[in-house]
Amino acid sequence: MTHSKHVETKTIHAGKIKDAQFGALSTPIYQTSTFIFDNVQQGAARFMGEEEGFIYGRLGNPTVRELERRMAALELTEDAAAFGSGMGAVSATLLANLSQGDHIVASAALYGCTFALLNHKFPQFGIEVSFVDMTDEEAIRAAIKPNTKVIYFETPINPNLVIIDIAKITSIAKEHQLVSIVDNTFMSPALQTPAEFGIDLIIHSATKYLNGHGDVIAGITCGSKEQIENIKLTTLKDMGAVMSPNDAWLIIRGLKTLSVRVERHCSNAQKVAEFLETHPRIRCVNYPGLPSHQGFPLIGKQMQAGGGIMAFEIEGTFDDAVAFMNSLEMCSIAVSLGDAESLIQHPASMTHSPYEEEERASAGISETLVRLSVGLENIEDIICDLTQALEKMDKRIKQVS
Ligand code: 3LM
Repeated sequence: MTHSKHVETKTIHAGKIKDAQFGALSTPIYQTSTFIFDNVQQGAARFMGEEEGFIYGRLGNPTVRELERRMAALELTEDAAAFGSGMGAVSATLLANLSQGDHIVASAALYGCTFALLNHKFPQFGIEVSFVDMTDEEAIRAAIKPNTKVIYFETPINPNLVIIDIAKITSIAKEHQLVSIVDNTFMSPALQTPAEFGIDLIIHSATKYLNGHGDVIAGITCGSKEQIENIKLTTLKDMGAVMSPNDAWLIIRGLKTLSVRVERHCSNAQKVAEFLETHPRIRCVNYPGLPSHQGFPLIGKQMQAGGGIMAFEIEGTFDDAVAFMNSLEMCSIAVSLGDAESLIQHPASMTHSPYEEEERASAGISETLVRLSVGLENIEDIICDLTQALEKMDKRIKQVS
């Protein structure tokens, strides 16, 4: 049973380290900064990698290790590394694979801080980045240079929900010997396992669906034993964005309900998207579960369902979009996603504010685009809240005109 291929079983059992001392069902929290060696020789052997065992919290912790094993099992990779935030995972994973003079091909639309890191910080260290539309194979091929080392993208993309064909990207990456890296935060391994399509490294903001309860900031990278060892021994160890044992414990607990939560997120989001798609005050809805969506044909192939997040454009002005969001009574105006609560935010002024106006336009992020992370509330209550806020916005538009 521990080798079940079913994700519902794996989220609960796979990767668990049995508590040999007391048989605790729940994973013990090893709240310790350091580990005592039996003698000097043992300490030296551990530092040399000649003996298994823990040394110091920044180099590894048993509670964090269990989470890493669980995530590797879920993402179908050999190993995983845990970080203190999603951005800790993004930066450490990229830097472990790059040196001065290298070049990255990255998606033009990305989470705002990832874009800021690539567009603003990396060039200061001599790492060049080309931003391309990852749905355009020719554009990707044209962007690859002799010094390209990495290809980086998200699918679905934050915030416009465009779907990238993972298998197409990995085949280009293999042709050119590039390290392929995908951010799988929006889907989680309950819906999408990119390793099946040949991706080298899979990143998560564990802050989101993996934990699922809005009380942790954390990140994870999954990949081959060799890749993870390289990250752990370089950018994780020496830059130090490690996960705390308490946070690892919360995520392990959150993971156990990942499948059931994601199932409800998806069914609620599907109904919300269908409701919004026919609403006269909504210009368009980007939700992968709608047959009108660009990524819909990949459902059932690359991903199991449309997920819990959508972005939609208000049929109106920026002020109308603001009026709509401010009128919501149950949905919270907050960044982040994948929590029990429905969260709504305005990418242009919030998550994607690191983009300049022109960059936002080419990434498909308009002033009237709103992103909704559909929560686990009763679907009637979510739709009721959206309906009353859209009605208030409609009244306002009629008064102004
Ligand atoms: C957000 N996103 O609201 P942390 N990768 C993806 C993400 O969406 C995020 C990260 C990495 C949001 C956070 S904006 C200030 C709030 C696809 C985070 C980074 O470092 O754990 O926040 O993950 O879209």
